[in-house]
Amino acid sequence: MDLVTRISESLQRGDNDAVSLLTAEALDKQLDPQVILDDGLIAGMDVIGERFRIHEIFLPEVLLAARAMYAGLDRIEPLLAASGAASRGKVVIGTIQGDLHDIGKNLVGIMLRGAGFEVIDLGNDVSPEAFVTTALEEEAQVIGMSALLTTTMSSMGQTIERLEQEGLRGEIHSIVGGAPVSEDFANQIGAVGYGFDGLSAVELVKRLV
Ligand code: B1M
Repeated sequence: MDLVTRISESLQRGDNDAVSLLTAEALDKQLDPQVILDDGLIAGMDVIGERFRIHEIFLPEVLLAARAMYAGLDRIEPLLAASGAASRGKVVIGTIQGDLHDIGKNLVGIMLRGAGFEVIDLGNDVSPEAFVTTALEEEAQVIGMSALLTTTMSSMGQTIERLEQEGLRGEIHSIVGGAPVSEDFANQIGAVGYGFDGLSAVELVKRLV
């Protein structure tokens, strides 16, 4: 079995030590960090998501898989984030109110930092008010919102409404992403852009700033 598949399978077993060691080994062997991320870590997490959906596994297993994901991410983060470029602009990011999923949002933050942007990460469960107030105080050009739950994704629209009320929609661009979010949804709520993954979020922010 190749290394990347072993990373995916170790993540699915929630074996964080194995994920950490195998990721280090893959990097030593000069495997592309993006391939380790997409075909190892994210692919493993997709399997976990599907097994959780069909009630084959339960929250404790998902939590262990998330811990293993971070063990791998810790290894590749320095490579994904390597840039050295001067700040190209400021982005406030966070997972929206009611939503505690933060792995995808953190990845997007790592990629943005790697592309030379200053990132202010508000964490998870971020209210529309906190997004807008922080962006104003920090003079950020972009607010990036992440959502993983269909039940709370409407909070993204509320952030954009708040920007509108404050007369800031032309000044601060809002971008959205996350598994249940689509281009259509982004258009519906009036977001300036939609990012499918970390790379597309970076391309989007580069175009906007
Ligand atoms: Co939960 N969870 N979870 N979960 N969880 C999902 C999202 C779910 C789809 C699982 C399923 O049923 N198949 C489901 C949501 C269903 C729905 O809304 N329709 C679900 C549920 C139901 C829940 C709970 C409600 C379960 C419960 O309590 N009964 C609960 C909710 C808690 C809460 O938030 N209030 C819950 C809890 C958890 C854990 C805490 C156990 C854990 C999160 C740990 C953590 O984040 N620290 C967890 C996990 C790990 C998942 C799955 C398995 C994996 C999510 C993940 O990290 N993926 C997930 C199933 C799945 O998505 N397949 C699931 C890897 C990550 C790299 O991908 O986050 O999609 P993702 O990010 C991608 C892109 O989406 C994009 O770029 C990233 C990199 O490619 N992207 C952006 C993300 N944000 C972006 C922003 C951008 C641009 C791109 O611009 C700003």
